Amino acid sequence: MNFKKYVLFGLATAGMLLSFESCKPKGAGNAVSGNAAEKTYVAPGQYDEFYNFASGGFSGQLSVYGLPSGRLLRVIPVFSLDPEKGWGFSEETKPMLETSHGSVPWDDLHHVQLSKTDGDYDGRWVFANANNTPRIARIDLTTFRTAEILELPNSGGNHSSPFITENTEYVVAGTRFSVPMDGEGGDVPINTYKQNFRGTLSFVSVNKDNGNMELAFQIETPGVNYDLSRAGKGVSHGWFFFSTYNTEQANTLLEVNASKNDKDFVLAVNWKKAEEYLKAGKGKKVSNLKYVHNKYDDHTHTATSTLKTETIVLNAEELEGLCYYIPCPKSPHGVDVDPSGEYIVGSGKLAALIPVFSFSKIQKAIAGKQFEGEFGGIPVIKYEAALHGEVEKPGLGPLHTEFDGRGNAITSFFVSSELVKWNIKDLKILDRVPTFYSVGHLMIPGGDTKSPEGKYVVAYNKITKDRFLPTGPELAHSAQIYDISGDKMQLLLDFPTIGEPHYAQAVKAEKVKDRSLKIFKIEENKHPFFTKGENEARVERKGNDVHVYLTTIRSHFAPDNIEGIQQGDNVYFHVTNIEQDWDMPHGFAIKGARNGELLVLPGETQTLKWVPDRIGIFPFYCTDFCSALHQEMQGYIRVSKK
Ligand code: CUK
Ligand code: CUA
Repeated sequence: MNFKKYVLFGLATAGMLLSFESCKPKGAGNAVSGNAAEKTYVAPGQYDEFYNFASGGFSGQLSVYGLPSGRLLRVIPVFSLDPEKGWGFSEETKPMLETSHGSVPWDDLHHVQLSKTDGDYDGRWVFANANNTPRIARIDLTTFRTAEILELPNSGGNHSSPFITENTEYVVAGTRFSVPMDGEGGDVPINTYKQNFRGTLSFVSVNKDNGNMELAFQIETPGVNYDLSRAGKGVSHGWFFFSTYNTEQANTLLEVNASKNDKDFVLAVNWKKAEEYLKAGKGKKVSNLKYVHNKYDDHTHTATSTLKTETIVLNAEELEGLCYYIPCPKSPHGVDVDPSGEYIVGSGKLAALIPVFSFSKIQKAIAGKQFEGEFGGIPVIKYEAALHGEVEKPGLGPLHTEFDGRGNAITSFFVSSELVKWNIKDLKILDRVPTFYSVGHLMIPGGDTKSPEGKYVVAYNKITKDRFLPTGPELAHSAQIYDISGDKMQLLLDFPTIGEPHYAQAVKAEKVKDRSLKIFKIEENKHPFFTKGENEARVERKGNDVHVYLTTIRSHFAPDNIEGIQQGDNVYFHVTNIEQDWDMPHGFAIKGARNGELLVLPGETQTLKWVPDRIGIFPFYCTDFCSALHQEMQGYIRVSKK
């Protein structure tokens, strides 16, 4: 969505056509009370209380901050090239960026989800979506590296993704753009949207032991836009809820044409029922597809990319009891489920209220067939029959809701630029604080789990304007931490973020830090071009291919003078870092090498492919300052005429 337009639109509708200068609250800095510094100060050498995994938006990466300090701990490369880590440069990592379209070295990462056991974070994996070329990634929290990327067929904009069930049974993805089903029949006039375009929901199963993902099944629904989703939990375990806009089924000028209906939908999906239908053989096998599945192996230190061609599709229209629509006011963006699983909060971007649905009422309505009609063959439950109640006059442009674990919800308001706290049971508004400016997602550590840690809320803002020193026409995006432990929310700290943060999650440091790997054990290295020690370092020619078995240890390469290479050869530098010390990587760069550089971690082997384009002497060196003699860590390659 074009958020900037919404600001103008929102401010105009709110009758507050102010410039940002005059918008800047007088003495916003003073709004921070005396003990804010103390509450976010993490002394040098001390650890933060939480890991905060934040999406990097169109940087395609995931960043890791410490909370409450807001310190940047790491950027994890996921969908985009990252020279700092050699991600997408080494032969081993290149397959991770493969798609059915070929290598796509970029994406737009919006949502992160920590794996759960029994409704709480277990600290094993983080999942993230690629919004543009539909993919789901799994990041392993022992290595903080992307371990797996699965492309999704029959999808066109993987936005409502990747949301997970309470035991990580499934990672679920709803398509933002409905599209004709892949394979055959895709070449249709765009204005046949209603007849030919379909909305799919993908259910990806996750292996309990190793995290491996497989596309278990897809549900085919009428063409609409799926925006966000959440799994049921507790009482609603077995169900999934998707926010649905463009029920007008417009294919042009959605800004106007998809905002006409007074209500769109929340789609409730009974995925346990889907499993029954699958078992009963009601799924249709579709087998003319193209999508890839990429996996990284920590023993061979190599990724593989496999082309897949099949999926199983369940038709929501034909299979009774699988899907139900619940009317939801005005283009819902977020749909969020409270810690008990009973309350489902819809956030209509253009609505002046927040509807809260009740799971038990939804069940009663289904049993009693309290339907107001159907949409595309799927029953539409009566609004009042599903409704727990409405939060009245909460603010303008509600987007997302998280929960504090004390019976309250906090909702972000993009247009009125604020966080609003309200009580789930009686729907009364308790508190509101401004955000600077125009908050998108918000996050409470554990805020989507069964037991949130209601200590802080972080606002991830869309517009930064004057919050930091100016840096030319573009500024870093920003996040803000508020203390929510008391009755009133208190702003503590602003911090800039890498890329545009959409969703983020935070988990208690204990759940992750002790699992963190320090080195790859050299005796477990199964890389086909592994070099055990310097005495095995060598150069081997096979026709036009040359394999250089290199080792690194402080502070030299072996071999460091390489001859016998000819112009036009395919030269593979297999660099094994034989260090067995924590935090001791070595880099590898060659003058003129178009594949970039390597960063090789202790015990690991990585390969840089190089095709020398001219004769001469080419220096190479270590790029990561590794010792007092780092500057001595270098070598020469001689390239001769063929
Ligand atoms: S979206 Cu960014 S503010 Cu892509 Cu989750 Cu709501
Ligand atoms: Cu190795 Cu610097």
